[in-house]
Amino acid sequence: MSGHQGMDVARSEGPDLILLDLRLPDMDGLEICRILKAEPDVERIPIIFLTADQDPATEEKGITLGAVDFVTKPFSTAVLRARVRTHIDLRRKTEALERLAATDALTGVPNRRSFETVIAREWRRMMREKMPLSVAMVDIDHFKALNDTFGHPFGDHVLRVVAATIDAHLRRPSDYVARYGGEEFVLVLPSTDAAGAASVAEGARRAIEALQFDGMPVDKPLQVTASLGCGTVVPSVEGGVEALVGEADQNLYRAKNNGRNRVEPSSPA
Ligand code: GH3
Ligand code: MG
Repeated sequence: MSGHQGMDVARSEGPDLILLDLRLPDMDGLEICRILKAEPDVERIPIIFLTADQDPATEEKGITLGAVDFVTKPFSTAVLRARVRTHIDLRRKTEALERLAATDALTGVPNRRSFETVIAREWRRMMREKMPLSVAMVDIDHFKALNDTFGHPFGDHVLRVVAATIDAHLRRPSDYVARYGGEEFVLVLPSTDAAGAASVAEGARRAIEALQFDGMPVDKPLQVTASLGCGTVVPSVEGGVEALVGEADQNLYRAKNNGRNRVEPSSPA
């Protein structure tokens, strides 16, 4: 396989690991490594160099470029197999840890840290595409009273159900929900204008309002509601994520003041 063919396969197949010869008919292996490590879709695939070259400087260069290992020819198949297995295993564990670090332990939806990454990425993407980016802040109403009346474990249960309800309500693949803090969630809605965001938010509000919590020590059905505030902007270099989240926060505040269990849309700029 030539270097160019190999890179195409890496991009289209997304293999678990790449064995890369230092010398290929058309290209230098180090150059291929440098190119692949600069591409977000393939940079995480571990690369092991195979080489007849015993030069420590070459090895150093390869490792610096992001290769995980260097195997010198001639090599034993058993040793190569073992190293491949080790690096695939390491990669799986790293990915599992990364998933864990981005997930809120209580509700299972993405956490605040993940939100910061996603909103920064969508900001850049919408700036390139000159499309509106919307966010909606969701805050459960009178949650403190609910905790105080029915206990913290029940409060936790409500948080899990509300998170799953919002998540199930999202339709587009790029729509996203994260737990922003205590009883607050945030929606990220790329390529969505103010009217679209208000409609998604209204749907989420209704879905939360319609929830039924059974088996609780209450004499009447318990209703959980939430207030939502939206923010929308066509991202530019001047503006920032903080202002967008700030707008949603202010609108959430208005939703609380205007009676709760309601959506306050983003006002057109
Ligand atoms: P408002 O309608 O104005 O939003 O009133 P609220 O009571 O919902 O808001 P407030 O900010 O006064 O209280 C939020 C409560 O959420 C206080 C805190 O104890 C509770 N809380 C935060 N994180 C968790 C959690 O992980 N589990 C549980 N059970 N409660 C939490
Ligand atoms: Mg609240």
